[in-house]
Amino acid sequence: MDDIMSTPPRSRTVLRVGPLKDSLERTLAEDYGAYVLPSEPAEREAFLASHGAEITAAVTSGRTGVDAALLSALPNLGAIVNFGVGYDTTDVDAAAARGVGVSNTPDVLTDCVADTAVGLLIDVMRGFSAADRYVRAGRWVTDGDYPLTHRVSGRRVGIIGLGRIGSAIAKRLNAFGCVISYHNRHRKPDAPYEYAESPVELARGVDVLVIAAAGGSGTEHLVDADVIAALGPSGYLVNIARGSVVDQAALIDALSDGRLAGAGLDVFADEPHVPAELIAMDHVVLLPHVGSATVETRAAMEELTLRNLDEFLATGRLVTPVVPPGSP
Ligand code: 8YV
Repeated sequence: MDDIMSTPPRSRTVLRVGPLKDSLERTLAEDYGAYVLPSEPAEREAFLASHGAEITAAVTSGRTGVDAALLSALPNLGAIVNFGVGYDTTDVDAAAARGVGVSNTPDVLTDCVADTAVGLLIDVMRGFSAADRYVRAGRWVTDGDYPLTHRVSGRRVGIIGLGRIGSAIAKRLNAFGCVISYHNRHRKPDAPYEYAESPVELARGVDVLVIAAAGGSGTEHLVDADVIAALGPSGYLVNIARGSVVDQAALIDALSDGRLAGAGLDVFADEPHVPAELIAMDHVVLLPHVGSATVETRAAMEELTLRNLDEFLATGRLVTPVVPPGSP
């Protein structure tokens, strides 16, 4: 560690990996002279062969990430600076093994993502988006009143993943008089909510299941056909985390057969592709991964991304590390 703190990175070469917010892309190009990793395979290979060894910091997002193959083509990489709180597309274990630091943008997006979860929950249970379509199609005039929907206040809500975002969702729904329970990798001794040992146990006891767990191999299909069956035909699913946490095929089957009442989804298995079956359903609300997508929050994420980059380039440390640099 001492070594890293006293020795600034050998050079200051930054690589952008994947698309980022326009203003961030511009800043990286203009103020940091950052390279852009080509997406075309042959071009990428040629680029890495000639410039891979110059790169000390990579800036990416949860959409793209730095996998093990890219990592091995960047022998002098010291940090992966991730725009976004989720970093499941980056091989964090391979980075840690090499002493490559990884940072993300926690806290600054918590409120907007939690707002999105509550918005989706209300929308899918009250049918607002579907009712909006009903009005626009002129059906209020031709078909009469919109069918009754379901009450949100006071319902039992289970949260998978009681981290920063899960806790912010719980706090909001508490104000709606909802009864909150949760499942988490580890029980949270200070949390004032009932703990369920498994996702199935959680789903069995609630009206709505909200997914706020981190993505990645550890949570892949944590919500599977059994969990969906435990939620049951009057249950609702809300996912603002990662599409990989849910078995999407099992979800579509249950929604098609009336074995689940509805779903509010901001994330999907293969973004930006949303299965035609979901698009055709009126009892699902579909958002194009906009949980953190407000002007204010994205500006805060950009600022924190650049603070991490600056800190790394100046001191070899990161402001909000997931993996501190130099600690295999
Ligand atoms: C962003 C997100 O859309 O922070 C995350 O993990 O999913 C979102 O805030 C994403 O990181 C931008 O690519």
